[in-house]
Amino acid sequence: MKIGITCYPTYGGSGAVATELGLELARRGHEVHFISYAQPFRLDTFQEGVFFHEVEMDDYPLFEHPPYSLALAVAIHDVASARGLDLVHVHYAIPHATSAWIAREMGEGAGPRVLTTLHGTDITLVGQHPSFKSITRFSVLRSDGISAVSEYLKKETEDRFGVAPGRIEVIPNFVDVARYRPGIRPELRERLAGAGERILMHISNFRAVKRVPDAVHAFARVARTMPARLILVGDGPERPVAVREARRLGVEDRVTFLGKHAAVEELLSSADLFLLPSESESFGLAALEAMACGVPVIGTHVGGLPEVVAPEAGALLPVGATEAMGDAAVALLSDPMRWRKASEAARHIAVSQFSAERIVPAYEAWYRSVIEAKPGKTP
Ligand code: GMT
Repeated sequence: MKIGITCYPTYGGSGAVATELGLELARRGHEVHFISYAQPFRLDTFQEGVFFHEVEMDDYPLFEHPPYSLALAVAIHDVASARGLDLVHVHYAIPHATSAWIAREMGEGAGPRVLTTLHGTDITLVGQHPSFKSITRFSVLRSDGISAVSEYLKKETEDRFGVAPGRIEVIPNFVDVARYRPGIRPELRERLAGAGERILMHISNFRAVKRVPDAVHAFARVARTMPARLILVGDGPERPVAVREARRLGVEDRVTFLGKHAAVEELLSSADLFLLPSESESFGLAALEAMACGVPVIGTHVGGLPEVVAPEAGALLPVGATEAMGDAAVALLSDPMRWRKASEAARHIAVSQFSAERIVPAYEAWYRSVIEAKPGKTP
């Protein structure tokens, strides 16, 4: 198949999944065209069958806010007609589903099929804002295929947007379990932490929804009990708040801010525990990547996280329950047998339920079913 993929190219789960999917599809013989305003952050090496098309934007002085959605629609339309795309798969509805819908309409019957994967805040937060809600609902419903990354997100979308049952396919996120695996670079541990220190890790884009200061709180509880280090990977608006919190709790010398990293598997496989204290999480890709590396997860019982982090692979606690998260972390880290079982369970879940080998064929089957359905007919 000839497949167009549009996603946010910056650090974030939806862009990561979209890029990994495109790379996997190309490995399986498909021709994949990424269309976005910048090269996706995980698309960093040449791979046969993969093309990147940068969306051209004119910065005419009249535009205080350049109309990216329109430029993207034109780019999708142009790539689709020049390369004969069978379909365009957009990740994160806003504004991608709308741009793809315009592109399909521009094709006047010959445009590509549009498939939209919903990732989370495109439905639960940004998609609920009055300035976006009606257009998001409209374009999602006009997609030829709709998928959601968890049962939770499917249900939220049906409830909030009145989508008929049966229209949304659930295709969970996946992980390359050969790349994300335990013990990738054992020597990295001693560079990241002092001798005997347990490594707790958090990776995110440091938005408020991730509650990074809660990771610092939970860590401070652990640090009172055993030698430990918190490694924070990523960057974003909440970073200064996390820095202040670490200082206030007297653990600033035990917290390392590593900044943004595109390849996180080596870091993850050096960790003992992954912290994800989010307020909302439709899936929790970072947790899955940690689990694939054999790292148990302590997180919050929200959204789609319970579909990923089973009790045997860590613990999920109420939002804001940082002392309880700290206690759960101490219980795991101070009992080697219990930690080992949780680590093995985490890896087992990643391999048996969320490997690329399992999930990518589900995307291919979805593509085929949408292509085989009559044009204009909603599946
Ligand atoms: O929806 C977002 O906040 C953005 C998005 C992203 O690009 O990181 O995150 C969502 O999509 C990820 C990939 O499917 C999921 O793993 C995250 O749980 C989800 N974030 C939220 O629901 C807050």
